[in-house]
Amino acid sequence: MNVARFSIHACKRLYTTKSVTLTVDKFPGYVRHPHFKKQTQQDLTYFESIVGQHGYINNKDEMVPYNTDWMNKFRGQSQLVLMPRTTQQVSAILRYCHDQKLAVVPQGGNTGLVGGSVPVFDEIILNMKNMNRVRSFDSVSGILTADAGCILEVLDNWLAEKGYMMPLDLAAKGSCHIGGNIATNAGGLRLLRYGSLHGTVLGLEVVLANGTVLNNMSTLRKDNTGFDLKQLFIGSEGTIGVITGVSILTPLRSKAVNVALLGLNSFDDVQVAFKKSRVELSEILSAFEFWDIHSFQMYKKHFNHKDVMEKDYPFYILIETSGSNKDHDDQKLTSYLEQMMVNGVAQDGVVAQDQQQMRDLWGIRDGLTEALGKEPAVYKYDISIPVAKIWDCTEDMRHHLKTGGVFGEADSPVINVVAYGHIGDGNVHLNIVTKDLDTRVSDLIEPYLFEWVAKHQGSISAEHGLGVAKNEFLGYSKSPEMIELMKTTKAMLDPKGILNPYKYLPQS
Ligand code: FAD
Ligand code: 2HG
Ligand code: ZN
Repeated sequence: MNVARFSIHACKRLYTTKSVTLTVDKFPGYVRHPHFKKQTQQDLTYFESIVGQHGYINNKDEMVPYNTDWMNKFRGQSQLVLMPRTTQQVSAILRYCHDQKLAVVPQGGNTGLVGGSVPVFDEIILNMKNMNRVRSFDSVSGILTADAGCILEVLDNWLAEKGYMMPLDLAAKGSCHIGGNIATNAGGLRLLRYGSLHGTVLGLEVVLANGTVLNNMSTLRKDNTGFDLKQLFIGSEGTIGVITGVSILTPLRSKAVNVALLGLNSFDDVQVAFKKSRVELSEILSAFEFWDIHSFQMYKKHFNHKDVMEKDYPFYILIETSGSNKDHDDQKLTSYLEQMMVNGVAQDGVVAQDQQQMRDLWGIRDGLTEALGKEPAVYKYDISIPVAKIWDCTEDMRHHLKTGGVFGEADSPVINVVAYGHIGDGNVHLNIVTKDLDTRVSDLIEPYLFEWVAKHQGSISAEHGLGVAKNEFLGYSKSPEMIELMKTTKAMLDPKGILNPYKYLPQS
């Protein structure tokens, strides 16, 4: 059976009918850097000479989706989107912007969840969607080189025909770009099995702020010559260079895939099930995801869901195995599931019998973000903490918001606190759903949650990054010396600060 991981929720963009507050109005402390030039007609004429008349958008209405982020939470006021087709065009644009002191926001699929992909003021948007060619593929090693603007799902489908797959997978795959994935160091649903992009990315082509093209499109798995500069750009969120090309190691597509969903009574049981899955399923385990009942209720509220179990449980885990021998994998999974049921770790469970059922089970996990996006407002937190602390953190937040008087009553501003995420990576997505964006709530969450995370040696951003949402809190995860070195690095690579200003590093 040739199984891809399909998503029934292909990362739909949720357009809002109400206008999104400008980011500058949310962060009144932010002041447009006076040294940035305001774009002129002369600049537009130059850009048109580079990208052609179809390579840019400057119509106010057409620009709305480029100025507004996926969550409809952040909105900038750019007057120009440039859509280059080649690395040389990116280079010419940046050289000009550098000379003219024009600020730029690199943008991929605009699915980022921290406001990093949209401007704060009038920065020019450099959207990479027209750089969407596969450059080469080595069917012996599985090494793919491609333009940064290729959509993740398109690459995955392309590789499927060759028996390979992308090493990362996320619900946003129908829209996000591989360049955006690398710029955010996206984790996703398969990190447990295939590791992080710091391991799978073999080379990058990057255009620096002054237009210099840094060609490091290595297709080598081993190369110990000098500093590994590409690592600096992985997770740099468009602040030190624009990624234009990618060389990445892709794994073989598994011939046998199984997906199971289990209902459990406690988070302790979730941990037991995870520990046991590593022992029993070991090399075939390809995903271990969890969500709580509150997340599931949100999913059911917004999607037409047909229950697969007789009753609801406080916790759910989704387990995927991927291997090369169906009989062997089935046997291992059956034995594991039997143990879970007999020992009372799991209360109920289902195993997908065909691809449609796999899609349906994964559809719940993939649909959680989208379901929450249909609520009036959501505060999103994406933290790394020891697995054992994941539920303590969630419970603590529920309690904290209740004692703070904003949660628990019908007229409370908080609708619910929900948690889901990547158990195998120690990464929980804590989402606080509210009736509106409300400082009574956000002031209770921040910096309280970040203090909690720091106390447990965690990270305030496991995978979504910093953008404008978390940059001021970087000190909770990195020392002053490290932040200083980051600032020095930024100043060295982008001395005029034109790349994605106001974000990533603390501004205060
Ligand atoms: P954008 O949102 O366009 O940009 C993100 C950042 O990268 C911005 O700072 C931007 O300036 C920069 N950037 C983009 N392209 C380039 C480039 N070529 N060169 C330099 N900088 C660039 N994240 C996870 O880690 N795991 C998940 O499981 C996950 N699931 C998601 C599910 C949904 C439904 C959604 C909406 C988002 C999810 N995300 C997840 C968050 C998001 O980080 C990823 O969707 C993705 O990596 C962003 O890629 P993008 O192309 O949309 O980048
Ligand atoms: C996921 O794992 C994404 O689904 C999004 O990282 C998390 O919605 C979120 O908070
Ligand atoms: Zn995630």
